[in-house]
Amino acid sequence: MIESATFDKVIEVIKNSTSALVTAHTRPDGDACGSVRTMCEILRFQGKKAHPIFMSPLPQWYEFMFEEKVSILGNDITEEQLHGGHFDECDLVIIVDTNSYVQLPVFDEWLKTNKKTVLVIDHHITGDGLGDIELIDPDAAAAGEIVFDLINHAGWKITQVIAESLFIAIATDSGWFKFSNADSRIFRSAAELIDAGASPPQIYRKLYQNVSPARMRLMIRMLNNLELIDDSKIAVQCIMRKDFDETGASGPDTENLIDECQKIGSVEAALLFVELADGGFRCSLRSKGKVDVQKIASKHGGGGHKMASGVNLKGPYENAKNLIVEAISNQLSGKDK
Ligand SMILES: [Mn+2]
Repeated sequence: MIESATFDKVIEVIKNSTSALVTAHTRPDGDACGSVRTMCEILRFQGKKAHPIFMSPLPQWYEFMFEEKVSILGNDITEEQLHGGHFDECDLVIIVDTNSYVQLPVFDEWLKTNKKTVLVIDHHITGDGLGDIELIDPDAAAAGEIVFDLINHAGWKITQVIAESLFIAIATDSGWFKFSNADSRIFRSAAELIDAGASPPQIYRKLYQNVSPARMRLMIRMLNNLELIDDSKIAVQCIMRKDFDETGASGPDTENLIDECQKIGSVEAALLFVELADGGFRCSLRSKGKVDVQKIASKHGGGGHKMASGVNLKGPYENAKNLIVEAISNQLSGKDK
């Protein structure tokens, strides 16, 4: 529970600001996007400037949430550009859904060197204490829940955009109300947001029933190539250049495709090899917990974390595949602990 006085302080800080930079953790999810969008809406509604900025691109299905093209650090703006222009003019930095430097690559350096007021809104237990003022509630199912509490505390208007953005934040962070964090509080919030204009079927359609025929054809190809190895514990998939050419799909269409084969019960680790223009392969690795894929990726110059990593490998395909499959096999059999 966040104390009423803390909410009051945050409301005061927002009231006294004129221009804010609003951001969230790298590889933004629905909670990050929904909470950033909502904070921008709150600020703009009060006549203030709000600049959303992300550390890495939004998944395509969240792009509709922003009317403007949002700035991606490293893509649209460099670290040097952060130190000038409208980003540097802001007097408030709002960080949502994280409180950790490692989740804010490149941005963390800028954050450390300036003296702007920083407001953190987060629901994770661990954090680096980035904020001068922080709204932290580990019992909240999503950062969006805390933003919603703030709005209710302040008595701010819940616009259509806010209702939809916060619904996306809480729905996605709770796996559409089926994870263990889907408590009665989140259902109450959902009900209030629906009353304020959020439409679950419309949101669901925009998020999950909106892929292009090309992406679907690419997924069919990928699933057709599925190989199950080691008693179906390792799932191996590949997408070649010709698959892109013949389906009309492009690089971003591979987003999240690796998750499909993890629906197979026996699968402990999943691999997706995507052929690159130079004949090499981008290999994405996923684990359900028994395999440390980060260890394998980092050995070949890649990175990530224990459950999700990526690495670039040289071709030909059979060599790249055998290298990674053997490493996973060794972990599963206990040869490599
Ligand atoms: Mn979250």
